[in-house]
Amino acid sequence: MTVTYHREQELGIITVDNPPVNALSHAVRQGLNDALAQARNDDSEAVLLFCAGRTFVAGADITEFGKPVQSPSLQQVNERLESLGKPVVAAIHGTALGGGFELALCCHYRCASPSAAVGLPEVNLGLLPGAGGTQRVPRLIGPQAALDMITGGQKITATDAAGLGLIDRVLEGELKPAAIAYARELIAGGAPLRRIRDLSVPAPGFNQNAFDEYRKQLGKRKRGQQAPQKIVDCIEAATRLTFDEGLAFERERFTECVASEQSAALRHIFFAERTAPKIRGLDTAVQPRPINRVGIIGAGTMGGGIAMVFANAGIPVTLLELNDEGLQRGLALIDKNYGITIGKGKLSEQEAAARQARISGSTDYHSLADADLVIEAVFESMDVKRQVFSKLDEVCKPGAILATNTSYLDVNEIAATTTRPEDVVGMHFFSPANVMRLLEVVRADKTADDVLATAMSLGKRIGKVPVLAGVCYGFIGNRMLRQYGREAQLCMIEGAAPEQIDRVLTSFGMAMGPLAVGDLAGLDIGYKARQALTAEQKGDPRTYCIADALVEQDRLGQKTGAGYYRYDPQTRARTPDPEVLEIIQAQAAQHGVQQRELSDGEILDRHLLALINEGFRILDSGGRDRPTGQRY
Ligand code: T1G
Repeated sequence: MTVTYHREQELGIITVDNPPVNALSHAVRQGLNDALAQARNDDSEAVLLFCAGRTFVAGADITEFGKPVQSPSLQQVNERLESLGKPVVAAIHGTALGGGFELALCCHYRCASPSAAVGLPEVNLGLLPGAGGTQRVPRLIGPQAALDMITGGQKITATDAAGLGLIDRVLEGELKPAAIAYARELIAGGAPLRRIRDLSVPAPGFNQNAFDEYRKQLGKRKRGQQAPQKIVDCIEAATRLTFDEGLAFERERFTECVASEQSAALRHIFFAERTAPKIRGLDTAVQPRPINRVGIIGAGTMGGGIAMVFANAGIPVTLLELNDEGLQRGLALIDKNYGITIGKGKLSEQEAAARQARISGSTDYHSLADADLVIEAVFESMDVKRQVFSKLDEVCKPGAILATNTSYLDVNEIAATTTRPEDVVGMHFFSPANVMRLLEVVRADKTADDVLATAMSLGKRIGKVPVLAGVCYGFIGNRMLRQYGREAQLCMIEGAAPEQIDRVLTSFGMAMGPLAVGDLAGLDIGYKARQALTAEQKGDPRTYCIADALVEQDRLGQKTGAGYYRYDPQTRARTPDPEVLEIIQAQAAQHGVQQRELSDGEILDRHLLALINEGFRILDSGGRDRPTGQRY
């Protein structure tokens, strides 16, 4: 039974039990409907809504979207809940999200454990709250706070939610008895049937201009996204329509979102990110190795970022550098990064200090003797990696996992340096490691299954999206990006200006265009890497001659104030540079390319298809067997 109803003296108790997150499937909605009918007809004086398992309802069942809605809809359940003739109290633990929080908003009172959180994250799925959230929340907290909460889609702690008035009581101790006591307190006090729908939106001074200004700012922050703008429309509607008109307005906009390509793509990504860490064909009995202490070798940008990732997840880290000067530089960079996060208000000084305290520095390999996992993030040279791994083989305890953060090098070759290749795996983070969510777990020929299982489960534990890759040049991300960058070069030499290419891709939704990214990273990085390659390895000269020409004119990108663009020395604002067009034209002439005008559509198709085609080549090569990154 996904929903049960029983009496405890004068109280009716509804319990939802639909693991893993009590999603509002049809069975749950039907069960709630039936339980409410029972509560309506019995002599209970109040009703409590609990959830079993690890969390209160975490939302509508996303797997049901795109299919015909089966009655009762969540709106119907919410209407029966809110119109019940006796108080209903939601008792929240875990995360009450989306439709789960909308369900709680239709209860007359809400209480929660201190560790609970609430939120309306639909915007992350290209949706908006479709069961009254955009109409009820502004009635409780006003339009500005509602706009921030719903277009941001972030979780709000129970304490903060209570401060806003979204929750009535935060209850210490075990939730169930405390919630029962709270319900009895309400009964004793003759608490009224408080229905949010009866409130009006407190909107002092938040007028049409305020909404228009919010739309403008949102358009910059969430460029091209439809759902955020529709959320603004719904909250604005709440300030001028009746509640039922507002519900209808919200329903219409919600239906448009569900049908949109953006939402279909985001819902696919939601499940893809949860499928990727599951290794197809791996015996489910394989247990990950315990990871309680981690060593990181290399205190540079990557090593420092990776150290922060583990410290942030509560795992003690030993950060090893060759010498004290390098170590101190690395620790100072970590300190600076935490300072930036504190400055943005995303972390308290206290929490930052606790995390930094988990990172200890060392210049002695023997300090890694008790590490359960060591990740090297040293210079991208096979000779250097070989030296590091043979040293690790010497000092690390049996069973320690030895991981390489290499971006391109052959993990099999690195593993062969050790007497324990079964303990060697690739764990490729993306810069900045403490921010980027992708983690490529590279399975070498001899990597043991439990090492893989450990890397995948640890990836989730540290807040990454682990994707399994095979050993090949560039694994997955960089290999696809290489083809994407190649297409930018070809479009340029054929006649498209850098600013046209970047505009097309950013209008599509990329955070930055490929050429602006090149300027950010530094054009000299690719230039140096190409110097180590033969002409055959470099491939078609049209795909790198412009970049080489820029570097040879000391135009390395942002760091020299000029690359594909010119950069303001103070603001680093970029502007198109006619000199670059001359360089491009000269290279086109030199390589016999007849320039022409390229349409935006051609540019977009060529870049996206380059990514898609390389993705399929990776699948064909056995690097993965599912677009989600699963490997054979
Ligand atoms: N529907 C279906 N399955 C879900 C689900 C959902 N809403 N949420 C999680 N799962 C599955 C997930 O695929 C995984 O499955 C398992 O549960 C554990 O998830 C009407 C329209 C709650 C914070 O957006 O944010 O309500 O891989 O690995 O890390 O207005 O799940 O085990 O087979 O993420 O502990 C709004 C989405 C929906 C919340 C838990 N709600 N979920 O994180 O576990 S739209 C959301 C989460 C909506 C209303 C609108 C997280 C979590 P499997 P997990 P976790």
